[in-house]
Amino acid sequence: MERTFVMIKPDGVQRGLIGEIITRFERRGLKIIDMKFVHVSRELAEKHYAVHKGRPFYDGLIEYITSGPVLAMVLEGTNAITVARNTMGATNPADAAPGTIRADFGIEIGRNLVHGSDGAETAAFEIGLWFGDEIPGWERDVDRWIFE
Ligand code: DAT
Ligand code: MG
Repeated sequence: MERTFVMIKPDGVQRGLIGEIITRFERRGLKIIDMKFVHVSRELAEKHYAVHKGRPFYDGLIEYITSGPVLAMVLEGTNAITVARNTMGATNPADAAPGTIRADFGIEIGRNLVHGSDGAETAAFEIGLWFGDEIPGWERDVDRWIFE
């Protein structure tokens, strides 16, 4: 079963949207494997967003992600990476489809509420970076009603 790294960014936490956002992933059928509240250091932020170093928005992005606590989590499910990103919506909330998290709660790209890994390699890297290796899974009794 596929795993992905998802984070509720500081704006989502500050705006009291943690429950609302987690609910959307949960009711979709994604299983929460691990979760923690993190005061993001500059060092962690720079590792997480290393691929964006040098881009014009990079400094603002680091500033934003270190500006308050985030909720980091590992989610699991069939095609979890794609499903989580589809649940989040397009990077810019202005372009995100209605019904997605970014469209329903956001309006600007620099305050887009959530992060989700964009591929298998990124997911492995980000899960390792934020949670370390070997996170145990768990048996969810309803799995057979969600996964065929
Ligand atoms: P995503 O978060 O959808 O994976 P990304 O990896 O391309 O998007 O970029 C990481 C974050 O950087 C994104 O959530 C918001 C910010 N960002 C990306 N492109 C930007 C831009 N053109 N202007 C301002 N911020 C941007
Ligand atoms: Mg990305």
